[in-house]
Parts: sequence; structure tokens; C-alpha cells
Amino acid sequence: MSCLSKNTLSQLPAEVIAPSYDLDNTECGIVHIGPGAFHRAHQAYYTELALSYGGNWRIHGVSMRSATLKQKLAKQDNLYTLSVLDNEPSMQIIGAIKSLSVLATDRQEINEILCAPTTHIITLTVTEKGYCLNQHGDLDQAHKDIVHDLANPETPISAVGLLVQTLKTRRALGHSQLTIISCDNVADNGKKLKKAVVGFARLVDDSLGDWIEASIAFPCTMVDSITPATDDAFLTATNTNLGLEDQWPIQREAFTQWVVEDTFSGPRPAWDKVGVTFTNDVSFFEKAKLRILNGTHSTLAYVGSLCDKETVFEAISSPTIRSLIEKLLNTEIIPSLGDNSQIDLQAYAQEIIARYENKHIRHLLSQIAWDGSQKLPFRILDTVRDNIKLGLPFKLLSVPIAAWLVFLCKKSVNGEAITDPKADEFTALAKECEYVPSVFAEAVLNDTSIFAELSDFEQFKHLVLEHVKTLSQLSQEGFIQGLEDIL
Ligand code: CS2
Repeated sequence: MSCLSKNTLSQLPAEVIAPSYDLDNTECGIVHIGPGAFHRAHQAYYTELALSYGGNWRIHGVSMRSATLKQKLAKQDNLYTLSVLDNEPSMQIIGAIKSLSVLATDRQEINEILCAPTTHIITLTVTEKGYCLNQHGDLDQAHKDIVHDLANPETPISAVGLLVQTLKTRRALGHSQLTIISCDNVADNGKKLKKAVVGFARLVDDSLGDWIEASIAFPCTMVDSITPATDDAFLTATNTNLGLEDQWPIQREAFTQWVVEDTFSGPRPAWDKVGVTFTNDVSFFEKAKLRILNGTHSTLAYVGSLCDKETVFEAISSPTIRSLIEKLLNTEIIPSLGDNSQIDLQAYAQEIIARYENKHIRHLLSQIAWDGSQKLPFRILDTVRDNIKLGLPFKLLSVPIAAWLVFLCKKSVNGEAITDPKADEFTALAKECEYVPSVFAEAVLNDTSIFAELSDFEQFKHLVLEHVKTLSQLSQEGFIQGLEDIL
């Protein structure tokens, strides 16, 4: 089988959409940090569509650590397939990513492109943990990567350190027009990133902090599209349909949404012509998406895994789990958001449940279960906080927290790997607690780096511990019964 590349585009089946712009003469205007599956299925897709309106808006991708993507896509001119798996499937070749580099080996090249006057936008998908924030949402100055970068400002390893180094050089060169866009599921992502970058800069040079604050735009965004990781079955099926070998195709559902705050410093691609929404206030969209989609996603991940379900589709197909999700949405999550005429929250939530029922994709719960210590504060704990303030219930919001704690304890006792920056701490703690779920749960609940002031809120802790007792039942039937009792 021939390899997907510029030279083989003419061999694609007629129904596969190929780049419509001149791949050889279109340059980069965007640098993206963290070109994982989500970026390639989402921002790169919108940019691909916008490129047909002209402009040098291709993307240079920077991987912070892994060289795998660069190696795999090198053989195919950085082209890859985006496969939309839904009732109406489709395939499109994305050419928006022009070049890729890896921080560990290509630092010089990365610095040049980040500081080039032709780079007008830097986007990021570095996941929650990539921002190095503490439990209050501020830059964690004790984070090992930040400590490293403050001591070695010329060879940063964190995204925040890399941005500050870039901005220092751009200031010296007089290249101020730049917009930096966080595309991660972090509440107030633009504001937090700005605060972290300005905070870091001030530790190095106060006037640099002032300059960044005055000249660089950090719009907030809401990003949404369910993008399961590429697995062997999907890879084989894609290559068969394509008739060409693509080493790293990407899959996603048909639904996709990108809402961006309209505060750019400098030009941007024709994103507004291809479905991106620009608005003065993203915060409500962002909050609603984080709580309604990501909050229930994490609930499905932990509760579903404890019931031996493998995928989102399997979990939402269980009547008990589905009623937990519906009740959680109706009685605790949607009320936490208050009234807002921008979105019909009931309809929005129903649409999200329908997206979970997409039988064409296998979205593994284990993928969503990663990094709970980083995700749950934004997805669940902020909602608990609002409900406490508003006098609303948080009994069901305590369920995903309890399920996460039982999940971590079970993984530890079975000697299975946990994917989380705090994985080592959790496994050691579980051992210390002799793998007794309620003892382990109480110890984690006292970790203020995750729970902040909620560690001292007895009513919340009590509810979580009650659920832990119920959910740590051994048998699957016992577990379902336990859930029903909670409901
Ligand atoms: C998921 C998200 O992996 C996860 O934690 O909840 O990646 C989710 O699929 C996206 O935010 C959907 O937009």
C-alpha cells in the first residue's frame, strides 16, 4: 500500500475531501503547543477550512516531549486523515499542519518560529496539568517544571516557561502583535494562562510582566468535540477505506464547537467563516460545557469503570447509570448554572446525552479517567462550591468523587497503573491505608492541593464517605443496587 503524501493525494477515493489550497505555497501563521488528537481533530480542522479563504495560516506544531507524532507524520508530509464517525461518516485529509518539532531536540527551530513576525497566534492544548496551576488557579511556583524554568530561563520545559521566553524575545524584537489561545478544558482558560504567564514573567523582570499585560491577548475559549484516541481497529479500517497508508489518522464525532472571546491582538484566519463563534463573553459557554459535558463524562468514567463498562456508549446504555446522569444534571448541575438566555440548558444537556449514545465510536472510559486530580476540581468541585453558596444540593455531585476514590483504591490493590500526576502518591497512600476504601478516601479528601477549602467542609466529606461505603461493594450487582439506593 502506498503512503499518504502530497504525491498520492490524487489516488484518494472521490468521497475523501483533500486540501483545497496550495500546500506548497502556504506558510505558517500559527504555532500550536501540544498537537495531540484533540488539536488535530478540532483547531487544525477549523484552520483547514479557513485556509480555503486564503492567508498564510498553516500551523507549526510543537510537541513538548514525545517525538512519535513528528516521526510518524514525516513520511506523509504531515498530512493525516480526520475520520468523522457518526450516522453520516466522512473522511477528510488535513493539511493545516505544515511542520512539527519536538522541544527536546529542536529548540532552536522552535524559538525561531515562535518569535517570527509572521507568527500571529499561538494555540495550546497541553491538558489541565500542563498549566502548572495550584488549587487556587494561580501559577504553582513550587511545581518542579516551574522551578526548573525559573532557574534555566533559556531552556524551559513547561509551556508557561516557553511562552515567557518567547515573549521576552518578541519584546526585544518589537514583535508585539500576538494572540495566545488556550484550548484546554480549564475554567477561564485564557484568564488563568495570562495570569500564569504574567506571574512567571514578573518573577524574572517586572517590566516584561507589564508589557505582556498591556500588549498580548489571551482570549478565553470553549472547545468541544468528542475525540477518542486512535486504536488499531480504527487505524486498519481507515487505511482500508483510504486505500493508502496513514500512520496516525484521527477520529471524532460529527459535533464540533469552538467559541472564542473576540479580543485578538493582531490578525487571524477566516475562522469566523467556517463555524467558529466569536463572542464578547465565553465564560457561560465554557462553564456550561465543563459542568454538563465534562462533569458527566468523568462521572461515567469512574462509575462506569466500577461497573465493568468499557466505553461511554456501554455506560450510558445502563438504565441505572443513565438515571444517575439525568438526575445529576437536572437537580444539581443545571441549577448550579443559574439562568442565562444564551443557552437552553435542558436542550443542551439532552443533546450531550444523545452524543454519548453514538454507537459508531468506541470512547474508552479509561481515557476519560486519566488525571482525575487535575480534572475533577474544574468539572465537579467548582459546581459543589457554587451549590454550597446557593443552598442547592450536592449529594449526587459527591458520587463521582466517591467513585473516583474507590476506583483509585481498586487500581492500587490490583497493582494496575494509574495515570495521574499524583499516581505515586495515591498508590503509596492506598498501601498505607491497607487498601481500605473509606480510610483511603478520607486521606485523599484531606489533600488540600485537590480539594482546597472543601477538605474542611464536613457535610461534603460525610456524603462522599457514605457513597464510598456504598460503592465499594464487591459484586457488580451490589454496585448497581448501591447506586439505586443512592438515587
Ligand atoms: C473528556 C474530554 O477525556 C476527557 O476527559 O471528557 O476530552 C471530552 O471528550 C472533550 O472535552 C469533549 O469536547
